[in-house]
Amino acid sequence: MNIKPLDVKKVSVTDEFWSRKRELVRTEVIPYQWEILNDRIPEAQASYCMHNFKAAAALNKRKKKQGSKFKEPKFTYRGFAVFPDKREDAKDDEFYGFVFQDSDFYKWIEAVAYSLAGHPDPDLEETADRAIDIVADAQLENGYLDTYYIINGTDKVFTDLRDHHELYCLGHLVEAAVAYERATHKDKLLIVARNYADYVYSVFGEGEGKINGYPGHEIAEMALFKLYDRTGTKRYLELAEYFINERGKEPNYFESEHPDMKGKPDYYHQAHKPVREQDEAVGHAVRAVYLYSGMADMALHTGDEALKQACEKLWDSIVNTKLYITGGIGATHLGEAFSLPYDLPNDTAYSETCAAIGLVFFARRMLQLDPQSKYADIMELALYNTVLAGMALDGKSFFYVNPLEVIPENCHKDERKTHVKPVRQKWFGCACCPPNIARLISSLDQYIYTEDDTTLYVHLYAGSETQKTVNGKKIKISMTSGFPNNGKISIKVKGATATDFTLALRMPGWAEGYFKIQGYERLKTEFKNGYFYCSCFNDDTIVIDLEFDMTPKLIVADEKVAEDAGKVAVVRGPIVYCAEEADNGKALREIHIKTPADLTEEITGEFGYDVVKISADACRIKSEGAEISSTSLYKTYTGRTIEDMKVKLIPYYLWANRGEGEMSVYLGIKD
Ligand code: FUB
Ligand code: ZN
Repeated sequence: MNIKPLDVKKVSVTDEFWSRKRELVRTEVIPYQWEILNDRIPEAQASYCMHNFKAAAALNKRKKKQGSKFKEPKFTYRGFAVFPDKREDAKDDEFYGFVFQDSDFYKWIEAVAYSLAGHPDPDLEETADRAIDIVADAQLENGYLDTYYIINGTDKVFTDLRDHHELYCLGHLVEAAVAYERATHKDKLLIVARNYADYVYSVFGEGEGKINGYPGHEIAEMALFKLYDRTGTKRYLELAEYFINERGKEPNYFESEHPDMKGKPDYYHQAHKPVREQDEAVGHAVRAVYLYSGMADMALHTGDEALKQACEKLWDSIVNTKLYITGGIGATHLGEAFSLPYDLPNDTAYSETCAAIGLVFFARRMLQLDPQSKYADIMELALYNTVLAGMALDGKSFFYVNPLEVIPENCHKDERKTHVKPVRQKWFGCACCPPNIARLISSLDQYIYTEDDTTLYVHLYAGSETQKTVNGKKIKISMTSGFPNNGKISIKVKGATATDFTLALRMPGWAEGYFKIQGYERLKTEFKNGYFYCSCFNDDTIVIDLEFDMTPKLIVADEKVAEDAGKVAVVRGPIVYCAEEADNGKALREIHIKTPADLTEEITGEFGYDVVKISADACRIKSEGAEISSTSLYKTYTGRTIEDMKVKLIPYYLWANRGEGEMSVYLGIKD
């Protein structure tokens, strides 16, 4: 029996915390990003995304570029964007930006779709429809759609699968199209997506004249499973399976495109070995988790046990050796990639927002394969911490990189840290993260619950209402939640009498058995894999109250994480905390939490709504030394001065909302 996410329109999110974020996306982020995609925010980095679609549509109309000879554009060098100095210098018929610039629009319109599903808005829908017209006009007659090649010359299409993202853009187009059709019942974008997918299906595969390659940047895999689910058309399933099965096979396809890579295992693109043999998360982190999500989708669709086992090993590799305490992944900026096990630097961390988003995708699919609370714990961790940190409180600036320790001067001056920004940015030349956050937050509905025929799984405690039909009876489920400020949850189930309905409630790992459940006494219950299964609803209305202990805790990393040796972090429920200069002054490295820390909670309104701040007993420790005549840099150690203080901590996702300053998740410890 397949476990699936709930349809977008089936859940209504009423949660105080998440509704605020979702409203922000609807009222601020979506309109702001539309202005950005159209280059109407002069102080932000230019996008040229809609410019490219318009240029491609105009060229396409004149049939000028079909079959045309490829000419490397002046402003893009081997996939890297080199933007014109001034926007006025941009020419109407040139391509600008990264080779995957189209995907920014696709992510944006996917966010629009989810937003419209919960909140109809005729003006926004009109804007979206007109934008879809432009995209449709940009599509070639044969279905091909990637503005980079349509504008620069189509004789080179699919000649650089490794680097040129045409299949990545297909993936985002498909995801957007499925969402838009579901939300609006308009199928123009879906037809565009199907045309492109059909074209890809016709040119990829085994046999004479076919391309037997696969995406250099994964996502088409999971998108094609969605397209198959939506349309029932078998070839999309076959194409997704083909891409997954081909990856990493010998002879390596990417080597045929890039002979200079012969004999060098391609970890970066997860093409170093066939996917079923992969057991360590490696390479570009976003690519990796998008692939693993696709693999999990395939295991779900086909029951392929080897693939499921590979997903489990890859999951374990991430969460046991390569995961930041904040739910971030991809520790190194070199290739935006996973580093070695336990190499989790705090100040040079990459931890791309998109990678945390991809981890959420992977976790949800693992929950479908095998409902174990350990997957939901990580999904929740990534969501409440790194994903949310990616966006400012006003929805108008974003983090791409999510460090766990920042000294702003160092980020400004040290070339090894140029990727680390101490404040969120209005936009990026490579703008993958901001619209990805928008589409995830506006589709939160798909992560709160999953279901099979009779069971509703509650993975995230986010206030919401939904319905489920079991044995022909409509059952109403309403949940209220105090998360993340308090652990009080109330779930009302109405109309489940004499049905096979089961409610599976996740017991978060962080609550470690410290929870109360009331109201289930007249039900049959079973505890399995971190879920409390409740069935045999004999009353028309049952209210189950849960309370999870959110007492703040000190957490230490595995001793193999050298960066965190001798340090602690403070965690409360799903929320990871950090110290900021705004509360504690500079030189956070001197601050040590004293144990027992007397972690005290206090509600603050300084971020515009009620947030739990924590204060802890701490001290500033400075080493003292006797001067060595030859240098002032080193001293002979004579002892330390210890000055008691209270350190104040805020949720990590809120850092850098009060200007530029130092920040640290980990602090020293003084027993
Ligand atoms: O390559 C497309 C996107 O740009 C990736 O997912 C991000 O990591 C960034 O490199
Ligand atoms: Zn990104």
